[in-house]
Amino acid sequence: METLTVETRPIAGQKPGTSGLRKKTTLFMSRHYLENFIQSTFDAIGGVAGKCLVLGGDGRYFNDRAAQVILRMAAANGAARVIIGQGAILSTPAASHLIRLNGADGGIILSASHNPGGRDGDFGVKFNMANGGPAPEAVTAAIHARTEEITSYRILGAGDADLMRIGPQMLGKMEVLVVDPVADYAALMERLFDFPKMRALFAGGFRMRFDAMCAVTGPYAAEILENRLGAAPGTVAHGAPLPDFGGMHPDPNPTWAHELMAEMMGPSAPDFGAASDGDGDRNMVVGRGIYVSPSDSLAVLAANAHLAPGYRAGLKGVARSMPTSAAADRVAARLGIASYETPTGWKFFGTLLDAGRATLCGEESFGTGSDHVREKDGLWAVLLWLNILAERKETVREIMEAHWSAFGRNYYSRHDYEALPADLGAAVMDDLRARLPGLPGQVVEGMRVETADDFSYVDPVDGSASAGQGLRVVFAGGSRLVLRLSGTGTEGATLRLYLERYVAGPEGLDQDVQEALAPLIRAAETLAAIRARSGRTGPDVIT
Ligand code: G16
Repeated sequence: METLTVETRPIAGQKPGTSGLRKKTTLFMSRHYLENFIQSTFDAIGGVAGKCLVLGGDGRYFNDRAAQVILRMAAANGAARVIIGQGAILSTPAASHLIRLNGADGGIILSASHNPGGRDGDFGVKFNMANGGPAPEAVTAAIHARTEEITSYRILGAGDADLMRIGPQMLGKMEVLVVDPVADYAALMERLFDFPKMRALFAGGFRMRFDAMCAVTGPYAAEILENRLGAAPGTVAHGAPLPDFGGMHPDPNPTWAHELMAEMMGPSAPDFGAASDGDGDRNMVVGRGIYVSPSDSLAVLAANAHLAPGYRAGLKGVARSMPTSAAADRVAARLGIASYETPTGWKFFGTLLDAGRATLCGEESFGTGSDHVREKDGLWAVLLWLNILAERKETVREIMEAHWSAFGRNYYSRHDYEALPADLGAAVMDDLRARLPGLPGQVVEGMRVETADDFSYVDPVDGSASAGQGLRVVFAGGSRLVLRLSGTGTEGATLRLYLERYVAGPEGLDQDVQEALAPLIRAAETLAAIRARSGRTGPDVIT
């Protein structure tokens, strides 16, 4: 088999965002686009000669073709071995686990996460490091720089590898090891959680609905929940991964997982509901008649993690992204452990996890995880909830209400304005940023501004600095609003407005969330005028 060196030219815009390079599928399929980015990635990490990589994706349209191209490029670049999920399928947390388990040098995950798939949808490529976590900013910047100067890429002149046949095969001089995408991940979950106790819960009639949204988690959830834990057949809905996710938008939030929400709020709701996203790293948790916000979920998991075998020794610390509510900080303070506030993006948790400073991490964007891998992990969060439910023998509502009366309640919501004209999104941010220095002391909608800044972060482990991570306006009493531009959208600009208000209790703990936040919603419009300037009547998505 011949190694071909193909001449190419830089393609503009290959700049990884919050989580890898995400673009329209058709752009990724265009001439040299994928190849340029993969060769740039290989070059930026010092080449892959002699290295071992993990490869897989969420099964969206172009996943299988892209995987074959990457295999041929890895072989041509001298990689020793690629471990790949059968059918080129791996959830993001399963890929992270495989990198760590096999001591691989890194991995490539094909996914645009919660973004819709299909030929007219989105595609994405993420590079993960040897610790199993997303490449840090220094590496993604180096990849981007390389895309701007690339002149050629290397690819093997070979046919397709047989990705359905489990076991080793050779592609040129490189070994391709096809593995069951679920087995190692499921074994890890069995080590972390009390499966006999959870089996007993289901045997006692506990009912659950898990919406896999036609994305990658289906096979994982069916194996673990139905086969190993004995949940009733059919517990996993939309369990077959489809290239276009069956037309669904695989984003587990109340807007896009509306089928699950309707069931959980209905008269014959099961005891517990959950959903996950395209690549299986996000989760949404719902009880009968009660939605659990991701920020609250992180706090409840932190307060109860010791009930699961894998966390019985206690937590070292808890980390959350800046826009995530401070509910988890209150738990950390009570437990006497450290809490950390990082910029948005799972990559910022990596150093804290590696250094043993944090055990649990979470984000308002439906991401929760722990030091068992270096990605957020949707099914893991659902299983930790199940383990807690099996131990406490209370309903989700009872657990939430007990949590709020113990810690107070951080009312929280995110309002998304999607696909705005890019210049409008930038102008809204620029104008508010310019006003920040003058805001402290001003009274907006009856609330006095205490501080206002553009969040910047210095990593306490490696000292790397990240500026411009979101505009914060904090009011007396701790209520706050945060505004930032999404780094994962592929169309125009998406503005995210995060709203938070703390109520200590015991009164006022059962208010409607949007009503509790109404003064902040008005203050945001007074300060940033998103509705007035965009002509929109309200946000596209409320979580
Ligand atoms: C990614 C990142 C998360 C981030 C989320 C939203 O999640 O891994 O850390 O919170 O995007 O980012 P943004 O607000 O910039 O759109 P995923 O599940 O899409 O990989």
